[in-house]
Amino acid sequence: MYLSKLFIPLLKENPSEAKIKSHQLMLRAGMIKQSSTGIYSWLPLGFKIMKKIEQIVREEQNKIGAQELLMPTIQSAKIWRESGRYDDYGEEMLRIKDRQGKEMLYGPTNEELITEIFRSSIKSYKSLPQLLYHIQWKFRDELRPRFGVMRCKEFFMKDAYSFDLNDEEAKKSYNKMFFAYLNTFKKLGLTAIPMEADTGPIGGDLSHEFIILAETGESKIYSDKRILQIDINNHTDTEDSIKKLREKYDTYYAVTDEKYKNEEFEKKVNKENQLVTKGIEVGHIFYFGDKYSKPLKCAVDLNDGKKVYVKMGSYGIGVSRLVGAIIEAKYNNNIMRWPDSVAPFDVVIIPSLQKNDRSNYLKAEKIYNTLVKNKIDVLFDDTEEHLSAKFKKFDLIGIPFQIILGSKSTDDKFEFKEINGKTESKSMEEIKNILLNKRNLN
Ligand code: 5CA
Repeated sequence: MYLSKLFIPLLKENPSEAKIKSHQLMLRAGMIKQSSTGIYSWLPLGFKIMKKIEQIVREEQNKIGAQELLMPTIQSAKIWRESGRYDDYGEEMLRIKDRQGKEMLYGPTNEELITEIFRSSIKSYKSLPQLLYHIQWKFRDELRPRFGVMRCKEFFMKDAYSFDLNDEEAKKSYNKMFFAYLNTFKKLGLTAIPMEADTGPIGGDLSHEFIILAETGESKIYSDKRILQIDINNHTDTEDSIKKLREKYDTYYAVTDEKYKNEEFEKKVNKENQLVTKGIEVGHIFYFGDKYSKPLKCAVDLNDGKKVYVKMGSYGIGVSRLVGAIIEAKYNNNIMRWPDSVAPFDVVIIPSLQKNDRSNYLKAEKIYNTLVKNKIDVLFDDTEEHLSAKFKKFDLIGIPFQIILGSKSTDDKFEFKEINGKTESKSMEEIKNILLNKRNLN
């Protein structure tokens, strides 16, 4: 991609409405634009990063056997009346009438709709277990939307739903998802701590929030800091290994403030291991048994002719929130630092360009074509801005590698720099190999 063609409306100043770093940087880098309170358009750079995050979330869901489908954003009020949540959800739910006066709503979550889909198609215990998910926009008319994409009204969420025959099987699905979540956040370069949490309007009595540590987070957390040392790489996706991993996490105290009890914390965690800080909730998983299947009459036939309500759980990841959360967890001064897995481009070529001298442009173009041929996602800054202005811009956007064609580059050696790292002189071949190796590691 040539920078001159990229739609990227950069801002020079910090917008006054943005209180936290991720919000400021996302606006400055032209990633999002507010269209009304708590509702954003995703501009090409922000959208590209969000799509990469979405893809990692999807791959990890598929790995544990979850199947993707797509439910609509607009739902009928009827099924929400069946579950009893139409009234309970209160003002957070955006209610709409269609031209026939039928009551509809913009889905804040999908427990009812997926249960309705399931009950109309699955009749026998033989079809269980099932894990279904979709990645779709949600709407919650939040009382205080704030911090940009962190707490907004319209947001992009991956929500999965498990269907099992009994509690024991359902807990296996829960643990599978627990495992997939740890892997997902790791792939995104984040350390997420699963914390026992309140279940709120979703319900049930077993729930974990996945929290990444960040001072600007909205969740207060109390934990044994040794939980951060658990290495998920020592675990495979077998049932037994996943169970052991879950047990490891359960041995350490880790709760959000709704579950916090001072005496318990003091008793269970030595002073030197106590971690009291703030974090961002990037995922939340719930087990609620037959809370929805019972009122919605979602039952399957058993072997002996009896019927049983399916046992369900639901599992959310805030895909759009993750864009902001990654920035919060990783930024350095005013530089966004993307893990390679979600960086908007693999590398940027930054030549010093003058009107009356085409030599750097031609060199840069040659490098660009070689990298593109090797399927490296490269941005070419073909503008005539001064080098120092270009550096500022790319520091802000946070592309992991830079190839600089300035006074120090020769015909076959160029300045190559990892963001925040040292500049080294490298040949085209060396640069290509470094970038290809990086990609293979991801
Ligand atoms: N049905 C369940 C799980 S599928 C559910 O809705 N859970 S949730 O309410 O906890 O939301 C799941 C995730 O969506 C949260 O962990 C958070 O990362 C994200 N999220 C929730 N509300 C917002 C919001 N207002 N803005 C941005 N992201 C949000």
